Amino acid sequence: SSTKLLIKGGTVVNAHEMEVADVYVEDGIIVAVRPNIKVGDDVTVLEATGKFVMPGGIDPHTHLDMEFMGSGTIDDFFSGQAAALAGGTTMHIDFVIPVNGSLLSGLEAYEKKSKKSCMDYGFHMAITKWDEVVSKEMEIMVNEKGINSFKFFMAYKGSFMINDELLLQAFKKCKSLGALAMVHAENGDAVYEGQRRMIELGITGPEGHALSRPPVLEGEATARAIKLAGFVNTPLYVVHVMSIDAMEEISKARKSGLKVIGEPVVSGLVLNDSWLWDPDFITAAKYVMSPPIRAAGHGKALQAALSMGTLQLVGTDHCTFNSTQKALGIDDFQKIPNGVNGIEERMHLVWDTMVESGQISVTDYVRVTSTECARIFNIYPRKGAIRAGSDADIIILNPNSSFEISAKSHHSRSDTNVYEGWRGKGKVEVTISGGRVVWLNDELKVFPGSGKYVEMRPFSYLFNGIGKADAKYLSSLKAPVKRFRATT
Ligand code: DUC
Ligand code: ZN
Ligand code: ZN
Ligand code: ZN
Repeated sequence: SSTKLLIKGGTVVNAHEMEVADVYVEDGIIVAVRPNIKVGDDVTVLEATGKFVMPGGIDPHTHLDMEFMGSGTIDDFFSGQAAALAGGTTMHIDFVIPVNGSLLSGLEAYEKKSKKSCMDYGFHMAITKWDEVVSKEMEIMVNEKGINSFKFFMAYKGSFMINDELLLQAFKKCKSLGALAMVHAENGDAVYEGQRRMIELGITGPEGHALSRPPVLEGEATARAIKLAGFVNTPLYVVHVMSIDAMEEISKARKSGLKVIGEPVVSGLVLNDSWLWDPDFITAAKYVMSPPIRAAGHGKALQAALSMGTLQLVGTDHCTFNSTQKALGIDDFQKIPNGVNGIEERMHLVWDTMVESGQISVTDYVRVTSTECARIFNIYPRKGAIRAGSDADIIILNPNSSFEISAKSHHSRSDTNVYEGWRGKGKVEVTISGGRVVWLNDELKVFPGSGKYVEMRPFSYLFNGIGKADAKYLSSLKAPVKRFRATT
C-alpha cells in the first residue's frame, strides 16, 4: 500500500533557502516540492500555512541502550527514538561500544539492540582500546558495515583512554579509510589528578565532578588532538564542545585552514553549572556529564560560536540515567553515572535559544540541526533536505505556538529532565518519519521495527583536497642532504 501525503502552503526551509511551497510525499520519499501541487482525494493533506516545513532533525551524538559506569541507560532504541520523534528529530547517530575491545562483537550487539527502532539511525564506532586487530576491524566497519566515523577517548584513564602515540596511529588509519576521526577531548591524566585532589579535600559531591575537570583540561586536549590530526593531515570532529577553551582552539585551527568540526551539545549551550552546587544530591547529580556543564559565560560563548559558524552542528550526548542510578554516587561523585537527556528537547531548545533570540536565521537552524550533520557523515541529500528524491523525514514547526518541558510529559523513560520547567516559543506540531505521520496533535504513533539503518560511506566533503595536500607536501620534501666528513 502506498501512503501519499501533501503538506500544503508552508514555508519550506532548506539550509540555504526558503520558499512557500507544497511538499508531496509518496512511499516514504519526497516526490515534489513546488507551489500549488494538485492531488486526488486519496492523499492525506496537512495544512502548513504560516508554519515552517523543515528537514527532521538529525542528532549526531546519542547513547541509547548503553552500559556505562556500571549502569545501563534508561532509554533504549525504542523509547529514545520515540522521544526524539516527539521533539522533531527523525534520525540519530549512536555510538557502538565494542565488546571486550572487539568492534565486530560490539556491532553485533548494537544490531540486536536497534531492531526495535522506530526511526532511522546510523552508527559511529567508539574505540575503547587500540591494537592491530582493532585496526583491521576498522576496515571491515568502513568497507562492509556502513560506519564512517570512529571516536577516540583522550579521557577515562585506565579504561578507554589512548595515548598520543596510539592516537596518531588511529588518526592515520581513519585517514587511509576515508573515515572521520572523532575525539572526546579531556586530558585524562590531569582529570585523574584532579579527582585525587577533590577526594583529598573531602569534596565528594557533584560539584567535585566539575572542579576535578576544569575547562583548561578540555582546551588542552582539544588543542592537542587538533595538532595531531593536522600533523597527519586528516579531518577531526570534536564531540561535545563544552567550554570557551575548547571552542577557541577550534576557532584558531579553522582560521588556519585545518579541517576541524566542533559539535556543541544542547546542555552545554543552554545550561550552566549552578545546579551542581544544589544541596539536594539528586538535583545536582542529574546534571553530571563529561565534559562537565560549565559556568554561565561558556554557554553564551558557544552560542555565539555556533551563530558565527565556528561550531557547525548541535548534538545532545543523550545518555539518560534515572534517580536511583544517579544515587550510586551519593558518597563519591566519581560513581555518578555520567549523562543528561536532550534527544527530545534539542530541536525546541535550539529554536528557542538561537532563532527566537535572533542569533541565527531559520535556514541556519536547518543547517545546524540537520543538513550539516548529513553532509559531514555523507548521507546528504538523502537526509537533511526537503527536495525531490530525499527521504520524507519532515517536521512542521509553528513559530507562534509554545512548548513546555517536563519529566511529567516527556517521552523519555527517565524520571527527571535537566530542562524541567523550560517554556519557549516555536513548537514542532508534526513529525513525519519515512513518509508516515508519527507525531500530530501531541500524539505519538510509533512502531518498533519501522526504523531503518542508514549506512554511511567514507570520504565526505571533508576529505576533498587531502590527497592533493599530501602530494604537495611530499613533493616539497627535498632529496636527502648528502653530507661529507670535513677533512682537516
Ligand atoms: N559523557 C557523558 O556524559 N556520557 C556518556 C559518555 C560521555 O563521554
Ligand atoms: Zn549546503
Ligand atoms: Zn564523550
Ligand atoms: Zn557521548
